[in-house]
Amino acid sequence: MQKHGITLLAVGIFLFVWPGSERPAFGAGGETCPTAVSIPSLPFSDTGNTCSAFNDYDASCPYSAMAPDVVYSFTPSSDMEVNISLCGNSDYDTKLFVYENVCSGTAYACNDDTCRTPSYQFSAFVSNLTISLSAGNTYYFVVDGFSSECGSYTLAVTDVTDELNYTVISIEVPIVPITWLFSS
Ligand SMILES: [Ca+2]
Ligand SMILES: [Ca+2]
Repeated sequence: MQKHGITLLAVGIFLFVWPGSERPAFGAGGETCPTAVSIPSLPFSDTGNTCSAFNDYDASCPYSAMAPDVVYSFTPSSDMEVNISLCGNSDYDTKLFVYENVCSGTAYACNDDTCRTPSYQFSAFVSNLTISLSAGNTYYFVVDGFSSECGSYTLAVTDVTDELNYTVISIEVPIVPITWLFSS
């Protein structure tokens, strides 16, 4: 009887410890920078939910937070300007920041509040960044939240280099009456 008692106790400890020692599966985005979901090319889009992820990273812009986060990585082959947007249809108060090569220290860029979305009309608390990337560096895009907020996100990363480098020049052409051209 005592032997059975020890076995049941051992099983009980195993069931209690095991769930907390495993990282949960959440379907999109990587849990940390080493396991980041790689973005192969632009444009790129993905959807996911941060609520079952852990809080691995934070950047202050200006608020610090303890919200769970997921990570994507991108290594551009040429210098470029990119727009990283959660404005498509994220449904919570997001925060978005970028690390360059190492996921520690001060973030390369960070944004908390820029836009509303169809699923988050409360206020313009969803995040959007346009930044310069250098060829060969690896950038980590961290989808995070304000305070302890989490939820479903839509991520879109687009190359906007051409849009930013070309300015529209308008030229005013005077309208000359046809009759005047032929008069002598
Ligand atoms: Ca976080
Ligand atoms: Ca926000």
